[in-house]
Parts: sequence; structure tokens; C-alpha cells
Amino acid sequence: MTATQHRTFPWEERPAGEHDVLWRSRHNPIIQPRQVPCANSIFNSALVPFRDGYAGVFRVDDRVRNMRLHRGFSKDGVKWNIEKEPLTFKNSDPDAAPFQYGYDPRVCTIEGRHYVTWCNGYHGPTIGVGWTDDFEEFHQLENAFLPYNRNGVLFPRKINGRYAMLSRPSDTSHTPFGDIFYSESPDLCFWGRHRHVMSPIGGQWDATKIGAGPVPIETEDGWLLIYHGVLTSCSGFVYAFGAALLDLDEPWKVRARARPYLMSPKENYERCGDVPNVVFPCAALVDRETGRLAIYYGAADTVVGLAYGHLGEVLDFVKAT
Ligand code: BMA
Repeated sequence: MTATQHRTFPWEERPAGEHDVLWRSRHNPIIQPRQVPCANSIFNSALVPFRDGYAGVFRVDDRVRNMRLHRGFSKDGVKWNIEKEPLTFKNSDPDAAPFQYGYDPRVCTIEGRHYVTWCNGYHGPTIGVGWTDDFEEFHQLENAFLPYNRNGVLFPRKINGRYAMLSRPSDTSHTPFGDIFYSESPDLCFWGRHRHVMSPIGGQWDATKIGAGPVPIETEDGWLLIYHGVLTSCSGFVYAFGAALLDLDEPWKVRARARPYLMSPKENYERCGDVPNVVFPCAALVDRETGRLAIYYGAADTVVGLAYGHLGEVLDFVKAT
């Protein structure tokens, strides 16, 4: 048996009477700030299968309100040990932009190497890129783009021979706009061939801005993109998330986009926290044998929640609307 066969996939059956495409874990919030002594909040965070369990990069805002990234490990994807100290990146070029702060990380495994993208500071927010093979030593590469940019999300394989990333050009503040773009790179250093992917849709749940969520999931129907969308209400932003299908070979072409959201803040831990009314997905796991899907999301900029669904049902939902 390989190590992979021992890995437990996080899963709970759909509760009786639940009709939504996704349902929440009864253990939510699965990660709380008290798990790290210096933490004010632990939220928008990402993870991947690693050895016989899972490893992740967690957004920990400390009690000075520094935004830091911490490593974490789990056997079952539900109970997590998050390290007390922030992780650090080795940076071989002294002139390259260093790690200034880290928020909203994503982790993407490409050809066995784990890449971390995050929102890094460099005269404003932009996309930091790093990698690790073992979750011990982390190496930093060049920032992918000029400021201002957020929500840099890599695809899990090269497309037409090049690395591919989604991102969301933004501003220095709470950005009242935002479209998703696609960019390619031969080497994860030089990025270009930028293509527009999709825009907010006026008057709907994703009216103000949108940004890629977890690493896109490859399916026969295209890349399943789970993305967050923001509505501006009388009392501020409401962050929900939905789904779209992107063309497998030309992912800037949107093949389908569900009109209802998949999930919007509903539970107390999503509605109340440092920033109320936020669900912000940064990672998803798929069990290819069973089609089970587990989505990890930050809730109210304070905790991490876990939601489940069936990949086939999510695809039907996207294709039906
Ligand atoms: C975005 C990011 C996220 C955060 C969200 C809601 O601009 O900063 O980290 O979850 O706002 O505050």
C-alpha cells in the first residue's frame, strides 16, 4: 500500500433535510484563533495532500495585526496543528522584493512541488510566489506582477506548455472593483499573454468584484473555478462564493457560470467576526474515486470553515444555470 492509500479524506454525509449543493461541517469552525497563542484570527488559508495527511499554509493575523503565514499539518484534514511561529522564505536574490506581509495564501502542487502564492506587500499589494518540497524549507521567487494585485491562483499543471495563473488587479485599499485575469509564464518568473476571464455581474451576488478561490479543479467539462464574489450592501461588503467552468485549453474562455451563489454567509461564525459577512474559499480537495469535494474557507476574517459537496452535483449546478 502506498502512503496515499492511508490518507483519510475529510467527509461528512449531507445532513437530512439539507438541499443545498454544499453543506457545512458540523465541526465548524474547524480552526479557531486560540490554536495559535499570538493569533488574533486564523482565516483564509490553503492546504494540499502531503505524505499520509495534509499540509497547509495558514493566514494568521497576530495581535499586533501583522499578517503572517504559518505552516500547519493534519492527518485527517479536520484537526490541524498550526505552528506557533510564522514561516520564513529563503530568497536567493537580495534585490528581489522580500516577503513583507502575507495574506490569502493558496497552495498548488505542480509536478510534485508545492507552490505558495499569497498577497505580498511591495509598494502596495501584489502576488508573492514561493515553493517548498517538504514544508520545512520555503523558497521565495519573484513577485508575479506589479502592484496592485490580489488573489493570485496557479493552475495545477502547465497549460499549452506554460505555467498559468489567475489574478485580480486591484488597488491599495478595499478595492470597489475587480475582474479575474489569466496570465502565462514559461518559468514562474516572467508572466505575460494576459487575458481577461470574467467580470462582476451588476445587480447580482457578485456585483462589485470577483476573485479566484481554490486552485482550479480539472474535470472533463473544463476547469472548475470556485470564486468569491462581493455584493455591496447598505452596511458594507458581503463575500459569497460561486462557480464557473473554464475551457481546459484556453482557460480565459468561460464555458459556464452559475448564477446563484454556492454559499453565502449564513452561520453566526460567517456573519460575526472581525469582518462580518464573509465566506472566502482558498482551498479544495477532491477525492477522484468518490467525487467527494471538501472546500476550506475563511469565515468573517476570523476562523476557518469546511464545506462538503459532490463534484458531479457542483458541475451539474454550474451547467444548469
Ligand atoms: C479582501 C481580503 C481578504 C478578506 C476580505 C474581507 O480584500 O483582504 O483577506 O477576507 O477582504 O475582509
